[in-house]
Formats: sequence, structure tokens, C-alpha cells
Amino acid sequence: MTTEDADREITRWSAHPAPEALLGQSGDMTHFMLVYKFGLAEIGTKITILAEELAHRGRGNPIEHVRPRLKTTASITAKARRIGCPMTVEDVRGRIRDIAGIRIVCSFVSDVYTVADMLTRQPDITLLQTKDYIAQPKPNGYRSLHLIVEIPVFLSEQVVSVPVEVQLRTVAMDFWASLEHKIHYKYDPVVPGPVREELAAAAEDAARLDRRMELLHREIHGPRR
Ligand code: 0O2
Repeated sequence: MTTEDADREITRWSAHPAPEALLGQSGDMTHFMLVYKFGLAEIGTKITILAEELAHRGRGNPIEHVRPRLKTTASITAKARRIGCPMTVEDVRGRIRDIAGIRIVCSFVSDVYTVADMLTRQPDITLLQTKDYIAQPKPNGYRSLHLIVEIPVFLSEQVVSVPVEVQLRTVAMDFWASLEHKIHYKYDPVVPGPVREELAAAAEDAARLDRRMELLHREIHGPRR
């Protein structure tokens, strides 16, 4: 089966009133997801190279850990419904750009921007969107730098540009976000006011800790070169 055939099949199934069940059963959904997996692998390799090279040059590895993820078909379907995106291959490809996602957790805030800059300066990467929730945190206190980048994936018969969402944050931001995520699920749909206030205050504490640790690090080691 060619990619076009697979696309046509997914489109046909996607028109069904219960797309998540059908997409979940489809062997060709796997084909659709494959390019996102490859895109994720390409970005993952770039991050590994950056981390290892920086460590080798004695600049210290700015990356604490990396977590790639592919959206599940149920999550793609839920998002499509939420944003009113028809469940066709073309629409999903064009409008849902976080099917492939990678979270890069860095030591310090400056590392977040350094890694983002090193990644987006690479000539095969196209930066499509930046959302800087560190400069402008969300009202609940959420902080992270979100990028949507596009990377070419070389298949046997064609080159496909794959969008990947890159989330960069510090360890403290990550700690806060994972706890907030759990609390959000526990109280779904409405987090009580006092819990929301406590979370927002904790986000400020985390940001203060980030600033202190970065200053301390600079005092001891000087700025990263
Ligand atoms: P998952 O499973 O993590 O992927 P959209 O781009 O349309 O999806 P939005 O809100 O404009 O929606 O996108 P944005 O702001 O770039 O955020 C998307 C992702 O960032 C979310 O993915 C979360 O991973 C993370 N995020 C955003 N806001 C918060 C927040 O307040 N708390 C936490 N813990 N995480 C957040 P998904 O799709 O929700 O889920």
C-alpha cells in the first residue's frame, strides 16, 4: 500500500462517527503516526548530540532529561473535537501540530534559551511558533518555553516535513507542572480556589528557586561559555 492509499483509507475511516475506535484499530493509523515517530527520533538525536558535545567541550551538559511522547489516537481525536478540526488526514496534519512532542528539562532558565537557540539555528529546522510561558507565565503559574518546529524526514520515496512540539523547562518548572497536572486531573473539571491559589504561589516559589540556583551556579562556575 502506498502512502496515498493509506491516507485515503484513514480519511475514509475518519469520516465515521466514532473515529477514535476506528483509528485505534487501523493498521494504517500506525503508518500515519510513523512519520511523527521519525520526526521525534530526528529531534531526539539532535538533542543528544548537543548534550554530548557540550559535555565533551567541558561546558557542562545543560540538559537534565528528555521525554519524547506521541499523542495517542484518543488524544488526537479529543483535541480535534475541541478545536473543531475535521478528522481528515489533511486537517489533522495541518491543524494538530503537537502529535509529536518532546520535553527537554534543563538545569537553569538560561539553559532553556541556550538549548532552544542551538536547536532552532540548525538549518534543517524551521521554527513555526514560539510560546514563551517563562517570560509570560500562564495565570495558573505554568512556565515553559514551547516551540513548534518542523523537521524533514527522509522516507524511501519522499521527504516529509514533520511538526514537533518542543517544550523546554527547568527542573523546578517540570516539578511544578507534573504536580499541577495530577491535581488538575484529581479535581477535573474545576480545581477549588484555595488549591489554585496555593499552586500559583508554589509556581512563584519555584521561579524564585530557579533564580537563586542560577545565581549560585554563576557565582561558583561563572556564566556558561
Ligand atoms: P499533553 O498530553 O501534555 O500533550 P493547543 O496548542 O491547542 O494544544 P494550547 O493550550 O494553546 O493548546 O497549547 P500550549 O499552551 O502550547 O500547551 C500545550 C501543552 O503544554 C499541554 O499539552 C501540556 O503538556 C502543556 N501545558 C500547557 N499549559 C499547562 C498547564 O497549565 N499545566 C500543565 N501541567 N501543563 C500545561 P496537552 O495537549 O494538554 O497534553
